[in-house]
Amino acid sequence: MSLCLQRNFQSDRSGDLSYETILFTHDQGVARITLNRPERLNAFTNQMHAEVADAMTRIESDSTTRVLLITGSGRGFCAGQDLSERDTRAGRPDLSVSTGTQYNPLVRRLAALPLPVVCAVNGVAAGAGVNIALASDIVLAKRSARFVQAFSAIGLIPDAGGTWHLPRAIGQARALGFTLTGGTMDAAQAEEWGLIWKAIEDGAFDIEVDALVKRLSAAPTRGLAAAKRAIRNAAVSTLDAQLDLERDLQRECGWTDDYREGVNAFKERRVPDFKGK
Ligand code: LHQ
Repeated sequence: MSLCLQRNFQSDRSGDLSYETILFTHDQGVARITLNRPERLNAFTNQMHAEVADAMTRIESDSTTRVLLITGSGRGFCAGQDLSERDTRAGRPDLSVSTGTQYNPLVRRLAALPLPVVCAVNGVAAGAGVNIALASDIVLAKRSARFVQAFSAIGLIPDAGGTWHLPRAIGQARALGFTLTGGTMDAAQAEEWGLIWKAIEDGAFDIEVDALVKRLSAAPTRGLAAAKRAIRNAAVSTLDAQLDLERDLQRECGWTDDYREGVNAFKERRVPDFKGK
């Protein structure tokens, strides 16, 4: 797979980085991963996993990236695992290989990435597609998008972090009801229940997504990364430990150039020019 990836990977002078199952661009601090198998509603294949992992490595090693946007092409965001790639006729498949080596590392990398991760759910999200969205930091969805808890229909549990993120986002009663009934939620309800940050009218979606990532790409990146880390840590922390973490992170934030710039700009009544350092 890695040889195949190296052969297919190209980089042109405009900064567009091409793969076969995703589109990857990097422009003015914004890295954008677009899942790009629209005829299969951007369902994950082994190749897509490898390409997303490769793009993540590029993002993690590029200090100019200040925000990551994940979205899908065509009418869907992501239909989860591509079911045609898993042969259920012969024997018993070991699905822990896929969860352990593909979905879990991706979810861990999104949580640990010291940047805001925005997920723009441009259409239907199902199965692991829902949970990749939930693993992101800010989820925007088109009002016409829906979230389909597809696992119970095929005898599986929510994976890709779903059993962790879902009850924390919407509470245990709703998480269990949604999961065990294999429910479908529209974007408005997802916003109302706190599953996502915001549902946006379809016609305004691209403009609002672009405005958000532009804003985040000009923000004090290290401060945002520290806030992300603290808030994500709260779910597994005590108040005592969390207060200590806040103290330590705030110390580090106070040493950033962006903190100095933010305070100076406030005093000088001007717009701050944050560099992400
Ligand atoms: C698909 C898929 C798909 C292939 C639509 N695969 N082709 C992790 C570890 C290891 C293994 C197992 O799984 C996991 C995690 C998971 O994600 S499990 C859950 C897998 N996903 C699903 O079960 C969702 C299956 N898809 C659907 O329920 C529907 O397609 C949704 C609700 C997403 C969309 O419905 P519609 O808008 O009516 O579209 P459609 O069903 O007509 O789909 C369009 C095409 O996409 C169609 O192909 P066709 O050739 O007929 O046009 C589908 O077969 C294909 N497609 N999802 N996951």
